[in-house]
Amino acid sequence: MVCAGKKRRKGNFWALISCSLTFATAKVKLISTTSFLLLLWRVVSAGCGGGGGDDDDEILRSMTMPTPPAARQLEAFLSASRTRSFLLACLLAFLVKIFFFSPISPEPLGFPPLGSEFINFPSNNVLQFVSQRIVKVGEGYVEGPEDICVDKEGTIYTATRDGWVKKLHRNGSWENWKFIGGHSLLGVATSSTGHILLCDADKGLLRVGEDGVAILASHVNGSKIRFVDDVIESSDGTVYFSDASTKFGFDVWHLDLLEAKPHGRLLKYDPSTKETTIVLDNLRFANGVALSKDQDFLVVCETWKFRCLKHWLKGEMKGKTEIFVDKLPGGPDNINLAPDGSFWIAVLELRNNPVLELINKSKLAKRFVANFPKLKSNIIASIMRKATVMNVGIDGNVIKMLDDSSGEVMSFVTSAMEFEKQLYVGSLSSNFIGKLKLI
Ligand SMILES: [Ca+2]
Repeated sequence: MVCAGKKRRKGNFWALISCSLTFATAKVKLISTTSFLLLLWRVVSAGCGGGGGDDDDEILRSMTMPTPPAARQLEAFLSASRTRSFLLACLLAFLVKIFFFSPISPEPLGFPPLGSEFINFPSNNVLQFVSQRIVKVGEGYVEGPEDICVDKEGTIYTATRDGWVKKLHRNGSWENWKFIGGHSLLGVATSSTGHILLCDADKGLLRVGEDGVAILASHVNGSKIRFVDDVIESSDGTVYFSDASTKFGFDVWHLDLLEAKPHGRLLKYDPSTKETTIVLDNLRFANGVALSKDQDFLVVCETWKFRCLKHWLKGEMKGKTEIFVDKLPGGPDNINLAPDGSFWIAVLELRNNPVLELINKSKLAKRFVANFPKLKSNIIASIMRKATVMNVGIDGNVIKMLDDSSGEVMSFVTSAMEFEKQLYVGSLSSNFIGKLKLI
């Protein structure tokens, strides 16, 4: 009887495994985790003597004259068995969810060592009020201004989380200029046509003007562009823009960080043919895009690689790509050309984060985190605790770095744009634009 019970439990155990794999293979995502757990619990309980106690009574009755202590021991054993079975079911369900229902297929992402040149730039907190050089512009009026640009008249533009493209006029007044909708408006750039080029991560590359809003590019090679991030127009009208990830959209950008695979691309829109083509692919989160002053090369930031690439557009190196700057103190976001030909790069705080570095080394940890929204939000919060912008020369050498080491005034800074000796700093976590007097 005992052997038969063992065989039955063993058989049900493999049936349980088979059941789990069947669920996983079929991708039955409509079954909630809770109902799945209950299902497994019932299967295991039935197989191991649980499920209401009828089998327990039968086993007890089949025993010949059990002594009261032996019966108590058997009850204790069965109770412990049910507990173990339940825990086993939970573990299996958990593993199935982690490995087969995970939103990511990760690979380890080793952070490159910090470049020696950055060690010579200790924290200065210039972006804090203590410097008496930074002021908040448009506080409460601009929610999450990710990027900033300025036109020939000196009017400043930004796009905000409430779906507006907003203008800051020279007289200091703000204007809700054009309503686009959604919350995924990112990079902005001026166009020689008088329009503003706008990255709507979800909808695509847009052209915004007094004559309305037009979608310039939403597909490339027949597939949807999933995550339009930053844009720049060259003097011949060609528009270069980044597609941060072909797999994850703006709302789940952190999954691209956890997956750490090269889903990003640099794209090109030709206004004469209205065609969009791929310039570079296999980038680990293609982010900021900027042209050099002579427009002989462009720079595209590869956030998860802590580097920016230089792609040559003219000369002997035309069509070739090389590293512009790497081993950065964080992940580069947007990049903008400064009047003197150097570049301003906003840097996301990804280093000095032991938890993030530990997670990045383990596929299992990544899958685990990706399944728990609370853990994901903790990672995002950890990226928002500091602000860093850096000025890099045309040769890739660092000229200056400005920061807010504790996020007292600004954090999660995504762009820095210089205009008339002032640095305008945008952030996805601020409700203002930081304006810093450069000296
Ligand atoms: Ca960006």
